Amino acid sequence: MKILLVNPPRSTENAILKYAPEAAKRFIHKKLIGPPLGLLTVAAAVADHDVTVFDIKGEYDLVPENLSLELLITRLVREYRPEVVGVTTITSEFDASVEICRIVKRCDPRIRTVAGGLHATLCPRDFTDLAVDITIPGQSAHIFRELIRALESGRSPETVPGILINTPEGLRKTKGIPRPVDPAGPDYLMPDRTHLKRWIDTYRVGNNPWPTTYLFTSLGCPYKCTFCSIWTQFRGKYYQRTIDSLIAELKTLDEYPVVRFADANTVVDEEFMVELFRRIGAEGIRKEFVMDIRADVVARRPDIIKILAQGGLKVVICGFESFRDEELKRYRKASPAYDNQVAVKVFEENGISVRGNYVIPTDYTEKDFDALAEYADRNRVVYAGYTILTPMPGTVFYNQVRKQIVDPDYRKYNFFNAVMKTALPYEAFHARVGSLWLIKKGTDVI
Ligand code: B12
Ligand code: SF4
Repeated sequence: MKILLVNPPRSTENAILKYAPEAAKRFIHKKLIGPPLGLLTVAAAVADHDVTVFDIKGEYDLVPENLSLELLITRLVREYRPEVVGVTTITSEFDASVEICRIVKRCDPRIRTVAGGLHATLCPRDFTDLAVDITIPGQSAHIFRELIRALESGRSPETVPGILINTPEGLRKTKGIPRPVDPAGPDYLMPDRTHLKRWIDTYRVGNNPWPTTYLFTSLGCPYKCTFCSIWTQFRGKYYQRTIDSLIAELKTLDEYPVVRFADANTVVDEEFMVELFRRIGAEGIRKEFVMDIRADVVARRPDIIKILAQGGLKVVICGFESFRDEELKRYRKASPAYDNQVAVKVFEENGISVRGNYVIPTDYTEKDFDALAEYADRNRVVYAGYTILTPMPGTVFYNQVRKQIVDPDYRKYNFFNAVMKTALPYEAFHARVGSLWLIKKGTDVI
């Protein structure tokens, strides 16, 4: 079958950037770059078909003056004549994904449109627009393969367990239970990065001259932070890949001198990571690695950080979240603020650049901002991020505060816009968050 998989464009909603002081604007994230691992995994699942992956984020970075979404998708559909179009969806890109399906249907209503990804997993019932024919929640590359098999052999999608079929009467879940899969173990599908050749030069972070790719060593997280979508996406389960499979994948990444681990929390099984980096060294794999590590792990096991640094770990993203223990407790972060300070020291001693990220609650007053600014100034890191505590649909935090949400526009659910009432006036709140981005060491941007 002819299958087109589309990575939607980024949401451009960014009130922090809009209201930040001019001097801070260059440090604030305008975009994150990276390959759509989910879509590449889906592409791998149906590799025996005629598959095209189109990365609209990469395309707009490559040719900024590119066509509108309408013209771009219309051109793609005319060129590839797909029978099935799949889109991947995170919350802030939900509207764009649905819009892609609408454009596809305007081009040719016979094309089947399928939505998957994080938002389809957390909020499958949002996909009621009739332009989306089928929604597949979960790590669903294998289910997508079943769907394609069914369509190819003329069977109804109704025969495929684990999917939602959209009808004018509403969404209908198919009968049966999908075959259980271990997406990091025996059922692991290596993302097919060959589809990304056109955009490889756009996957560069900051001033780094080389392209970066993502690779995950695990899925899910054993912690339960209230604001986080990742453990809810996996219903609290944690899946670890094998060292052999990771080494095999790393050996295919010659084009990518920089590898960013996509795990939200990379060092969970500490001995596993030590063994992985021992093997990376033994196999002569030389790369710059970027990963997310919790501060409490660093504070408890500085010896591990030393081993990882020797193996090529160069940048760590560390969710500081707050400088106040009571806020960290409320978020169920299970790590005190003091650990952040210890972690910064350990990283420095090992020549690792830290990107520390704070989340700012919308009820912060001038006094709170002053206190955070003073703390962040005393504990400067090379790259610092200051984003807004956002109730992502499907999280515990969302359920705690859903009545306080004043802005339901999903395009703003990307951590850069307040969607709950702010204690300060709206513009002043974002301007203060924006000015925090100046508090960092050095002038590099990632
Ligand atoms: C890689 C990644 C990216 C990449 C690629 C994403 C893309 N599509 O382009 C980049 C760097 C571009 C990116 C950007 C952003 N990201 Co991001 N990103 C991740 C990360 C680290 C890993 C996701 C991943 O690859 N998982 C592994 C793959 C295999 O899983 P998967 O994507 O879920 O795919 C599986 C299933 O969902 C399903 N599936 C997926 N797509 C489809 C499609 C079809 C048709 C089907 C059938 C199935 C299917 O099958 C796949 C395999 O079985 C996660 C954090 C995490 N650890 O999960 C955050 C995460 C997804 N990102 C997040 C966010 C918020 C963003 C940004 C908005 C951040 C920002 N403020 O700018 C931006 C958006 C764009 C921008 N502004 O630049 C949030 C999403 C929260 C939410 N509820 O929406 C996460 C969870 C991080 C977090 N801290 O909360 N991101
Ligand atoms: S914020 Fe980090 S540690 Fe907390 S649940 Fe999410 S991934 Fe795990």
